[in-house]
Amino acid sequence: PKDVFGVGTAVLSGFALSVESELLSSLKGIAERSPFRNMVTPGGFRMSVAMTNCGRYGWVTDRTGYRYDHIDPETRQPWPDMPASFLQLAVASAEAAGFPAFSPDACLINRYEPGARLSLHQDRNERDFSQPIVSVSLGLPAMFLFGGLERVDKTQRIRIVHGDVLVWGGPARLRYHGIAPLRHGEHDLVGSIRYNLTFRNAG
Ligand code: MD3
Ligand code: FE
Repeated sequence: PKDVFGVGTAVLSGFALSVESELLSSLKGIAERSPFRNMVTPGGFRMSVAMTNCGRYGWVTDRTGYRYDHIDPETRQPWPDMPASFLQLAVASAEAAGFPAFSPDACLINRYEPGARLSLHQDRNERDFSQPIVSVSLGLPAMFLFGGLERVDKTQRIRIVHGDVLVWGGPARLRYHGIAPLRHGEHDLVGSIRYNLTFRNAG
């Protein structure tokens, strides 16, 4: 894999393509049980990205802060199980990128409609920063912003497309990152949407 962003990062182009239909049908089942919702940040802003989760832990935000929770606050039920197709892809991706011991227990599913964005942030709600993060993109392409360890550091940008898998670990784990506002478009299989599956070890 090419580490176009430097040490600890890998872009696996098209790595998810062979399982795209399994991923999308599993995703549909998850969203039927724990629907997508636009959560509120501690600062009181409603996020433009809609989210749900599967796996033992789910990432949530509300006025009290960010956290991982075993329970979906909307349904008051545990999050749907992580489908085998999700788990297999995440573990194989991490291994291909040089992280043979990845055991994800959380999968955040982000849904972007045109205009939705994720401003520059760090992922620091997890306990074990030695475990990588695996991200799978489906649907419309996105411009990924990748900064440094400080918010003010210069950002690089790359376009990620349907089927791409990105792996972040080691010294890249705490780098700032975000997604530029999604451009309008139509994807043959997914429509006018981008999904991102983000696998983490949270517990
Ligand atoms: C780089 N999601 O949910 S995934 C997020 O496409 C998030 O929905 C974006 O950032 C999305 O927190 C990007 C790629 C990603 C995730 C975590 C990282 C890149 C990362 C942690 C460190 C460095
Ligand atoms: Fe993030």
